[in-house]
Order: sequence, then structure tokens, then C-alpha cells
Amino acid sequence: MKELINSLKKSKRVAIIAHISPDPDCMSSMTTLSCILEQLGKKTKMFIDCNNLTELMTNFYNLDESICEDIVVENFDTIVLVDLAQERLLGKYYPQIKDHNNIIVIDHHFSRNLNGSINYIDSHKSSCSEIIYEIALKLKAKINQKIATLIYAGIVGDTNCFQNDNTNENSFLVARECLLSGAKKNQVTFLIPKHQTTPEIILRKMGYENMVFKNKIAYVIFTKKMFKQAGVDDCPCFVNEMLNTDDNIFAFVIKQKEKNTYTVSMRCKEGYDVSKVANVIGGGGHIQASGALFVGAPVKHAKILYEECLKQIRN
Ligand SMILES: [Mn+2]
Repeated sequence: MKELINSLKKSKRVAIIAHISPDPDCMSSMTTLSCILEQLGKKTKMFIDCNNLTELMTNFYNLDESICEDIVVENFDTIVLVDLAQERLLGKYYPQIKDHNNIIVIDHHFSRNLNGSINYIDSHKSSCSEIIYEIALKLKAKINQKIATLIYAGIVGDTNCFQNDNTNENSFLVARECLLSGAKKNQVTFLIPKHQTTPEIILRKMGYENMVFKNKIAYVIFTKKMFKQAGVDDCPCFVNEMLNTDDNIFAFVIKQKEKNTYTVSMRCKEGYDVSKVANVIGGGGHIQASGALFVGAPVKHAKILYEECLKQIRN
């Protein structure tokens, strides 16, 4: 840590890079570190190799297209890689920076093939944002509301709202400090869980209205017209949700893909085998998650599948 802090103190122009397919933790780590270093009068520039900026990147993290620009390494005396464990996760930046003589890696991933001249790796931290918080304290940066919100978002993201196994006392401790420093937690809970869009809610409403519940079996048929009315193409998690009740044992969702083509996604609880059910109409998969594709007659196929589920329940 000491070496890392000294190196950051000496730096003047710093490039900070986060990984491809950026998640809240890497973006929080990158943006927070940038704020901290700017507070200390240093120049920073942030980079992520990406094609399109998501809503999260522009609205919450205030990032713009300049993050995907190529790196002119001569412009920076220090390059910091955050939340990065693998060379390939740097995307196009790996070949651009790999020969730079002052690369700092700050990360919380245990297994890795990416190393710099200074590596600060703490795999006991649930998120890289927690490490950045520690660095902020060491650099005597002011934890203002902006920084507190960013760090909090990173922790909420990587712990999946304090639910994943990596959540530990330090996650709560730093989250608490962030809240005490004014983190806007409502802004974060709105952004971090995979929130649904309005069209998805409309489709689910139609799904519930048309759902058949009988003998611990739930199923629904989505037509192309329903997808069009709702304004959405798919509802990938709906079948899991249908099974997420105390009593349902089998659930399946039939979706019209083309005029005469349908797919079906099927799930069942432990102790049953839905792949055998899917097999009856030529499909297959795993014991608890299977699928099939069929042509025409969705109601008839639903009935066949329903009867097959019922057979297993009765046995
Ligand atoms: Mn992370």
C-alpha cells in the first residue's frame, strides 16, 4: 500500500483504465480514483474500450465518448488499471500500454494474468471500490457526496445488493461510511439491480393475465402480437419467476418466434425432470431447465407438455 500511495502522490498525469463490458464496480473505481487525484491537483483521463455508452455510463457516471479514445502513452507518467485481472479485459488498450514503465494495478480478483510495476491486489475485498475508498483515506482526499455515492454504487454492484457470498464486514463498514458522507442511496438502488423497462412490465402483465395455473403447473403462451403490443422481443426471466412460488412444480413459457415457429422454455423444481417433458416434443436440456422448438399448434403442444408434467407429479 505504501508503495502505491507514494507512486500516486508522485504522479502528475494519470490514465485510468477499466475493463471491457464495464460493471458498476469498475466504473465506480475509475471515476472515484479520478476525482481523488484531481482533488490533489493531478490531471487524469479515463478509458474503457467499448462501442456504445450505456445509459448507466452517461447518466450515472457522466462518461462520454472520449473514454474510448486511443491512449497516447507519452501523455501519461502513470497508468492505473482498476478492477482488472486479465490482459484481454483491457481490450484494445493492452497492446497500447503494455510497454509503459509505470503501470499500477488495483484489484480484488484472486486469479489473474495481468500485472503492472506496482500491484495492489486485495482479494478479501468484495469490490475494487472498497480498495479505492481505502486509498482515498490514505491520500487524505475529501469523501464528498459524489465520491460517497460512487463508492456505494460499486459495492452494491459487486455484492449484488449485499447478497453475494463475497459480502463481508468491510463491505458494510465502507457502505456505512459512504452513507454517513451523504451517498445518494436511492439513486443507487434505482440504478444497480437489473431494473425492468416499461415494455417488459406490460408484457409480464399480459403474461399473468393469460397464465394457466393447474395442478402445480403454470404455463403461458406469448404470441407475436403480444410482444409487439408490449414493445419488447423477449422475456427471458419470466419462466423462472413463474416457478418462484411455494406450490408450482413445473412452469413453461411458449413464445411465438415466426408465423409458425414456437419455442418453449421449461423449468421444474428439484426431484422432477423437465428434460423428459421437453423430450416428448423433440426438445431437451438440463434436468431442471430445458427447452424445445416446434412448428404450429401452440395450444395443442401446451396440452401435451402439461399432460407430461402431470404424469410426473402423479407418479
Ligand atoms: Mn469488481
